[in-house]
Amino acid sequence: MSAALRRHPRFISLEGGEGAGKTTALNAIRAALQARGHEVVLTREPGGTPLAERIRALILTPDAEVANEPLSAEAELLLVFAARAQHVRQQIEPALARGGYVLSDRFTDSSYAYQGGGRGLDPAWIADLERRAVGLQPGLTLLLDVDVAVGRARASGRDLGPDRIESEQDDFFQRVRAVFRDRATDDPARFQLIDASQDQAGVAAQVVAAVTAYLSKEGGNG
Ligand code: T5A
Repeated sequence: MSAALRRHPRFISLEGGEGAGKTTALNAIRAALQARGHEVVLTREPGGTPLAERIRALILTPDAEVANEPLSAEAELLLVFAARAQHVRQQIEPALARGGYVLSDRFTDSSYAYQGGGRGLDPAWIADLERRAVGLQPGLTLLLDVDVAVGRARASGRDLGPDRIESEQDDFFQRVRAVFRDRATDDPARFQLIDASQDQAGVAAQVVAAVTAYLSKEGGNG
């Protein structure tokens, strides 16, 4: 059975490595969309529904805190897609059907970057899961790109201890960044690359400009 992948114009994702600054950017985009009178559903991955948030906890809780049993790369991939399948059906598709915008903090590009680039799993397997279990892509993806060391320093400045993925080494995050950048280069119709090395106001201004340009192009919504 072949499965189709559909791009939805009111579905927007934010991607990037650790500490890229997605939180501020998401709030700026939400405000810009709401100022135009749009319903905006702000959500995140892994997670976004009660069940998917329980799967998120399995993915991000350090191994030693769960069962002292390392989560395999393959199980990690299937868990992120289990959470995503649930998220798409319970949260994203209904919101789009109501006519709202969906703004997601990460989506399938993170699986290509982290499980494909970081863990070394076959991107063809990820593409197959994307088609069969998800079937949906954002119309716009903003990639917040920043040097790995800068992003990790920002993320480690918070009070929380590192989660299971944040505990990986720099080379893992270099591979993650490389995959994100390659995907943006290969798909310029969907991706906008944002220089996330700037301060928070500078990043927010870039993302709002990118979304405004996208809305104008999509048919006068801007
Ligand atoms: N994952 C996810 C997978 O492996 N596969 C998948 O398919 C999916 C969907 C999610 C983890 O799951 C992985 C990727 C992740 O490792 P998470 O906690 O949601 O876990 O992790 P992140 O999304 O990376 O969240 P972070 O909080 O680390 O990054 P953000 O959201 O980009 O950063 P933010 O906005 O919280 O900022 C971090 C800190 O930096 C400061 C902020 O004040 C904050 O303290 N900051 C800046 N400082 C200076 N200049 C700027 N421009 C700044 N922007 C933010």
